[in-house]
Amino acid sequence: MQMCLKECEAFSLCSSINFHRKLFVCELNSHRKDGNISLINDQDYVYLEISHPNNRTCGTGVTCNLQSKCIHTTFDQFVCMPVICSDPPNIPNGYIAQQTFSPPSVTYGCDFGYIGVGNNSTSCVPGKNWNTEGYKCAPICVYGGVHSYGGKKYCVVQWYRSWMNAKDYCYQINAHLMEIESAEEQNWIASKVPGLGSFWIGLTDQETEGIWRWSHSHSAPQNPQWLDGQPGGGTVQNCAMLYKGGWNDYPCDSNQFFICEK
Ligand SMILES: [Ca+2]
Ligand SMILES: [Ca+2]
Repeated sequence: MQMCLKECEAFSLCSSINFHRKLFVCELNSHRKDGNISLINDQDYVYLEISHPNNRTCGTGVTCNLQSKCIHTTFDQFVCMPVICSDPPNIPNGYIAQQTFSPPSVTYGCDFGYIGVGNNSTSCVPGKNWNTEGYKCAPICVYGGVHSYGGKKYCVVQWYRSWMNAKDYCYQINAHLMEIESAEEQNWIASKVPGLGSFWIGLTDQETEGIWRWSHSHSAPQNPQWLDGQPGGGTVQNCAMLYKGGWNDYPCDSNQFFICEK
């Protein structure tokens, strides 16, 4: 109904609306209800009157409000053309990444832990509705969604990826593979995932065998949480996974679930 009102406001000749609340049909009326004219106002139709503040004269007998501008047509007529759109719609778990005003368009982004489905750009015909083609931000984090710990956010992604592809995906969403700084953090993340599941974390000795480094911060692990007998894979196993509450080295090209941190 808000859009119906805005559409009416944009046309100086519109004085009232009839909005069908079930069919969402918007009717613009050039007159108002009075003793001679009856306009519907019942359980199906809402009747509302519009007052045009800030009217500006446009030709003879035509006025435009602030949402429309006066156009002098080739047939020597004056018409008011709507010039602005309402605020673009917000989408759950997303945000407006970019907005242009002429032509009116927005591009959406998704919050950490959500992936965009559909066309992330939408546009608006001035004075009309935004064309929202059902763009959605769908959740990708399993085991309870996005978790917070120590001021960071964590997302367990249940997609099988090689360590390198997992690392790249985390970067794509402005995050990185999880780095575990303390035994407390280790215990915390281990409590969030199934013990027998295996999840890539951001630790690797690909550069120099036996020298383990976090891939994002390039620092050595301060509190290593290796399982008994690990790391034990030599040059065949150069990437670390969380498994059974500790760390295990494993072949980097193996496809595993992974944990992104932001
Ligand atoms: Ca190794
Ligand atoms: Ca191993």
